[in-house]
Amino acid sequence: MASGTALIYDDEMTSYKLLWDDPECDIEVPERLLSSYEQLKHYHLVERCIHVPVREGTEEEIMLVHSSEYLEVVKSTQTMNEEELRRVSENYDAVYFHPNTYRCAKLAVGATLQLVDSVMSGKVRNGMALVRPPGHHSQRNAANGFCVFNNVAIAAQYAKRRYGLQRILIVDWDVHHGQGVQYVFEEDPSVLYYSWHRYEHQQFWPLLRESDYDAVGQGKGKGFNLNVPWNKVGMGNSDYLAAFFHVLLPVAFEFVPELILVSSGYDSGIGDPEGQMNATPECFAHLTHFLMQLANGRLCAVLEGGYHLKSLSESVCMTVKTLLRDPLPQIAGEMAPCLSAIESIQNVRGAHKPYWKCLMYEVPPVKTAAAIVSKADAHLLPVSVQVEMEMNAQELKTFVSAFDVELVKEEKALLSLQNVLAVLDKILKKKACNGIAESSVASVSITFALKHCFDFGLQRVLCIVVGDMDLELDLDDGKMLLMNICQKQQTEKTNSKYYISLNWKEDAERNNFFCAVLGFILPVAYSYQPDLMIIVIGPNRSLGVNGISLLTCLLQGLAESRILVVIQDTEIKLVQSVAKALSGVSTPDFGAYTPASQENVLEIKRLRDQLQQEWKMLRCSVRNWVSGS
Ligand code: Q9C
Ligand code: ZN
Repeated sequence: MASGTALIYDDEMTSYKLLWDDPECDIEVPERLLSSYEQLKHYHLVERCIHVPVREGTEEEIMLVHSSEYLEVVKSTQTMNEEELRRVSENYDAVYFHPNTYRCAKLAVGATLQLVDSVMSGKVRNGMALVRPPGHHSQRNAANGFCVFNNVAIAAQYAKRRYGLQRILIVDWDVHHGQGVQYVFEEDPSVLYYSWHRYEHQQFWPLLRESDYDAVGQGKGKGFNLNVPWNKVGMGNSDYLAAFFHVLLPVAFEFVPELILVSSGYDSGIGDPEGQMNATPECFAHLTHFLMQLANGRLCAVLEGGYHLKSLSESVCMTVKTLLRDPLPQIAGEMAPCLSAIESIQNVRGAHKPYWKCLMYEVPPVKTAAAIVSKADAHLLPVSVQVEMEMNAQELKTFVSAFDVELVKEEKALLSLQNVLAVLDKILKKKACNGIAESSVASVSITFALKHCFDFGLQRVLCIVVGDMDLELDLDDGKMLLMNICQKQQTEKTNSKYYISLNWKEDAERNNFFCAVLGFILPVAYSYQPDLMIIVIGPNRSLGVNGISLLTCLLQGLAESRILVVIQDTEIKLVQSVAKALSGVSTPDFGAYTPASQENVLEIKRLRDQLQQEWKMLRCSVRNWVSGS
């Protein structure tokens, strides 16, 4: 493994400055570089680093990110007088030009690329480039926020080209959102961009909607843009560390970068007039240290902002000291993130759950959700079961108004629907794994529940109805498979392969349960591969409490255990037993085995023979299908 730390600096980059009065830009001064370098010398850090000379970035390199038209505009400022410079500057947001700006901007790009080359060639393990002007706000066709060429974005494109890198991580700890970097890599999954920034609900510069946590990237780049917006000032060491622990680091270790570029702005440090944050210089040592554990230690830190000269230079020293592998300093302050920080972190994690396994595979906070008619019975359920309050009235109205069905005008039906939808919604949004809902009009609720499932994008819903119930359902497209365990003979729907009626005699409970469930229901269910199961318990059921509970247990291997049990009519013993089965606290007691009646065994066999062509898991004897029955 390579060793050594590169330091890239040239005082020529202090040769431009603001020539007129502009309170927006007057903090971006040459002293930023001078004082940082002085402080590095003071701590004898310069002499411990490997000095790498700067060079100019070439036009070709600049055009890895910027348009030739924009390059020409910047080039043209070299020979302008003050009046002309002011006019060009006004075309951009928070930018000033000086006759030396172009030269320095080219040196800033070149310094950054020199650093990338030093690290990628193995000449050094890591390093820092102290540059002006900064880069992360600048865009294909625009200077922005003191930035002229996007040093870090150019470096990432360059590293991809020159070294064939497939995964680069850009960590932007500057207090401003590097929207320029975000724009360049929005659709690019090979560059993961992470930025935290003062946001204050879009009230802070650059005032962009796309700086919020829900900007996750676009197209193929979805999941590769991580924004942590700070909605309050005063964020400190523990908030920054929390964002690293709970957002950046888990994702970064899953991403496995080959190179890390740090948009190393220190306006996120204590005392900075722009950031108004509280992180001490030691914090940057710790942030640097964590990043050094990735990408084989290949880390390039490139200066962006930082306007409090003392805070800036101390933080730069902390970064370089850490790159040189000195022991880490203690980090000050009570280690507890503030509420607003936690909120932001939770939001980013939520937004990125679909894209990262480290965020996805978290157990849902609730395993079983329940909505029951009598809240007084809640204490009878296992403690791990979360009792749902109804969907709020407004939500429900909005939902129901999407249908024009007479039935929902009845109060009773509406309440039932409320229970079912509240739990179903939790399951669909993966806030709960499974659930129970009591409903006085199960058949109506199920119609709506299924509609909700299909709107949500489910492909196959397995619906097992226990009892006699009239369901008005469209079965033709295979998006649902209905199995009805009933006493009444159903005749009309039998022409669809997606409707199966199991006629079950009164004493089904013990004798015939296993024969039907193992020999028929499970094989069909496994053949169908549902992505959600709904078990509906209606009137005239021929299955007892234990049978229903065991059926619930046995089906949990399908659809990632996503099961909704809808129970018509309050019967707390049944609710209790099913809740236990769903939450896994106990398995139902089934008593001694008694064999099924011959009549029922033959009925199941008949059904199996009839349907095994469609539902192949029913096959258990060679005779009936090999010969092409
Ligand atoms: N009243 C960097 O830190 N401030 N750029 C605008 C509006 C612009 C910051 C204030 C801050 C630019 C690299
Ligand atoms: Zn900044």
